[in-house]
Amino acid sequence: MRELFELRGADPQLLFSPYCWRVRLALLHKGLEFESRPLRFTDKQPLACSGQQQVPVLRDGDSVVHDSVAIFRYLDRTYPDKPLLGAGLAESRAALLERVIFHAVRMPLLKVLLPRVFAVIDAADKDYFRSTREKALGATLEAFADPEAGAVQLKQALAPLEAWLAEQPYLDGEAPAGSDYLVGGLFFWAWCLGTQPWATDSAVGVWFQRLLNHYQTACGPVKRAALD
Ligand SMILES: N[C@@H](CCC(=O)N[C@@H](CS)C(=O)NCC(=O)O)C(=O)O
Repeated sequence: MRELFELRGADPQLLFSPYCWRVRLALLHKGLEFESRPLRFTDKQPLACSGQQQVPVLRDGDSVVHDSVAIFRYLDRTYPDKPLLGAGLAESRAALLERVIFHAVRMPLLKVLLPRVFAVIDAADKDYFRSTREKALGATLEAFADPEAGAVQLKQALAPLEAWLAEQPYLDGEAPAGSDYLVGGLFFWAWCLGTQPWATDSAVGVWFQRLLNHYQTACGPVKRAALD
């Protein structure tokens, strides 16, 4: 039995965590089926088996793995067909890409998405989310959120990807693989929250639509918040 513990909104079908999306895309890549276990932020008990408190957590038989990049590595070692990251230097380069993307793209997106996350989470999560995020950000949610500035910063951060994707359909070449899922998870985050703060006719916008079509063709429609 394979289970993916992932994040849900007030609507149990609204799955919006960027890191959980990475793992969904990776499991599709490997052709591995799983049972989804959607959790609220404050549903911590089911995560106890992983020894920490964040999703995604993958339970695969006797193995329990947390952290999206660690799950990619686990999947490549356990199911070597169709590599996500590859081995050796390829693996460390993917980890580098993840770090760069995390810092360059996540923060601008957070400025855009924070009010949307707060709007879709369950009432039981609101106080927890506000207090943990305000502590981490050093500002109130309202003071940190700035969708217009976030969209401008995002465009700048995406410039290298825009040039790269003008030359090939996916970040990893002719077909999607680990890099596409590491970056794409952040785009699914925005899309599920009902927005696309990038130019849909840009190379990046076309790439994301390709990745979304790839996922939806295999797995069916992705639940999206209707916030606008
Ligand atoms: N580095 C981790 C980050 C995971 C993470 O930040 N997960 C968030 C959801 S998007 C979480 O579970 N937060 C729980 C909490 O804030 O209590 C990964 O790549 O999986």
